[in-house]
Amino acid sequence: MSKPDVLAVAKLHPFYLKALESVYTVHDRTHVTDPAAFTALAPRIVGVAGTGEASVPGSLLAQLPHAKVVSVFGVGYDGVDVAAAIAQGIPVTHTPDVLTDDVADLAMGLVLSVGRTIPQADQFVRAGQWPSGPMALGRKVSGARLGIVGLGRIGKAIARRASGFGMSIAYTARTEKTDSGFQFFPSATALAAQVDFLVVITPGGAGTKHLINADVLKALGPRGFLINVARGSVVDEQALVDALQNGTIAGAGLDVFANEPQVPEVLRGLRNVVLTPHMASATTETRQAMADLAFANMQAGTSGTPLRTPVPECAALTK
Ligand code: NAP
Ligand code: 8YV
Repeated sequence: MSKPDVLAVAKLHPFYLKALESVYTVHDRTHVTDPAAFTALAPRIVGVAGTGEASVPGSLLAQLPHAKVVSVFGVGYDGVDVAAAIAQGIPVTHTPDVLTDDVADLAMGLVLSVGRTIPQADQFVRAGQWPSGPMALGRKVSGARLGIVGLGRIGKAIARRASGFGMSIAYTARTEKTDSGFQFFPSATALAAQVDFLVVITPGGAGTKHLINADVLKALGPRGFLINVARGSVVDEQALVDALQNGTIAGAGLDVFANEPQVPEVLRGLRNVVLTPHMASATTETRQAMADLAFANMQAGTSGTPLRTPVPECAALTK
């Protein structure tokens, strides 16, 4: 008997792909590579597999009359047109919680990297510069003031780790979390003005586009550092480059970019940045857990059993 067909809308992680291939025939981005073949295939597609960065527009979903689920390998799903999916009765799922620790770990790694100039120090030693003089002094992290933009699952995990470093913690979010014990600021600008390290960990999409703009960076100031582990779209990248070049802020640690995997040459050439390739959840353990959960959601969706982790907007759709 032939296996049911699913469409992969992005290059899938091997763990997720392998699990899917045990049950389904996976069509890798056929809608992009072979539109004619896709026209014939589309009515057979029962599920859509994506990543946190993948694009699933309503125009694609409209061509899939028998799709029963969109299963995203990632917690962020800003590339999915959720309203169109709901209108078509297709629930969207994601992989929250299982990656929270890793993303919080990398956020703290970037805080330490930019504050203590760890990558620059590594280069300094490798280049044989140590004998000819000491490096410039770094910025003390323990006891510094941390601002978190987005106090959700990952934001709270960052706060727990930062507490261990004796940092004072403040945050902004759409709503105040009175039980958090942390100081709330109603805007990113107000928060930035009061902290040394500003960590961004909101969802992407229209609601947060360029939330971190020139005004926020000015408020962060010449001794302040920006860390972005959210989405590239949340930061106005040109304003950030300007701020880094002009000394408006001290430096930045960036895991995500506006046009991934392209990173502007000007950003790559700056000394006061630490850059990582969207790898905050990229450990063997976590990628396996994400694959297991994304696969379980795909199986549940295509077999009509309860979904493990629908996105909040689709919770009612799956009752
Ligand atoms: P979450 O639990 O839903 O938390 C999101 C937080 O962002 C919430 O506190 C929310 O505020 C806040 N927020 C939303 N819109 C906002 C706005 N306009 N202004 C200020 N705050 C806003 O999500 P999570 O699990 O922590 O994940 C957060 C995001 O991290 C994901 O959506 C994804 O984009 C990113 N991420 C990146 C990586 C990576 O590899 N770099 C990995 C995983 C996740 P309220 O609480 O008031 O609603
Ligand atoms: C992943 C992410 O790198 O969960 C997210 O939202 O951005 C990351 O965990 C991504 O989804 C896998 O491509």
